[in-house]
Amino acid sequence: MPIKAVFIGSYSNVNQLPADNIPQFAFAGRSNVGKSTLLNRLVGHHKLARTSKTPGRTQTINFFLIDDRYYFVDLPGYGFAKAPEKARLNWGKLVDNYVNSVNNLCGFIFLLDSRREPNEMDMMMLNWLEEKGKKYVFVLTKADKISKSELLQKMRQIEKIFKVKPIPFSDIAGIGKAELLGWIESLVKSC
Ligand SMILES: Nc1nc2c(ncn2[C@@H]2O[C@H](COP(=O)(O)OP(=O)(O)OP(=O)(O)O)[C@@H](O)[C@H]2O)c(=O)[nH]1
Ligand SMILES: [Mg+2]
Repeated sequence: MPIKAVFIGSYSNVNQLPADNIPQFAFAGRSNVGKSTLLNRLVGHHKLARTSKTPGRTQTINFFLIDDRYYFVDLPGYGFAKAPEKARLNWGKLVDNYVNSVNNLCGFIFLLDSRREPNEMDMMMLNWLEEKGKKYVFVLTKADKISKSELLQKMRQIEKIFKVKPIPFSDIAGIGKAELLGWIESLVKSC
């Protein structure tokens, strides 16, 4: 059954963010990794967050109210190679300001593409999350694009580097949704 999900707003300035105490879960990761697709799949609404084959689709911080209980926050992706330098700097500032200005950020859903090696920006992002002291979970996206054995190997690699077990996800094969919703539920109660 689809979960109730309502688009609240797109923000390019953290001063405009909703000022309430509703817990927030932020989706972070490289541009085109599948953040908006994952968010849509979790709530069972195909077209809630806009997705695209072209990297750099989501450029603002987008808030969705889920079941009147918590927000999903779709962040702009990082590492978009064609983005001008100014846009890249703005990305860092916007996301850093976001984390510093909200006190009800419950956790980060950190996405990595199953087919790619974590890069320097992923490592920077992880260090930054650690610094901020936020809870996070890793999701390996597009798991349908590699074989089962490659996926297992990838999961072991990620666990070795980041010391936590990732959740494999595929929009096509329909895996990962229940496990990730379980993680969210386990945190929302204590947030
Ligand atoms: N095969 C496959 N394709 C996927 C999956 N998840 C996302 N995609 C595709 O990957 C592309 C990018 O997905 P988005 O959800 O727009 O990615 P994003 O991370 O929100 O991208 P930005 O907003 O640009 O940062 C789209 O063409 C999706 O259809 C998946 O699990 N399997
Ligand atoms: Mg997006």
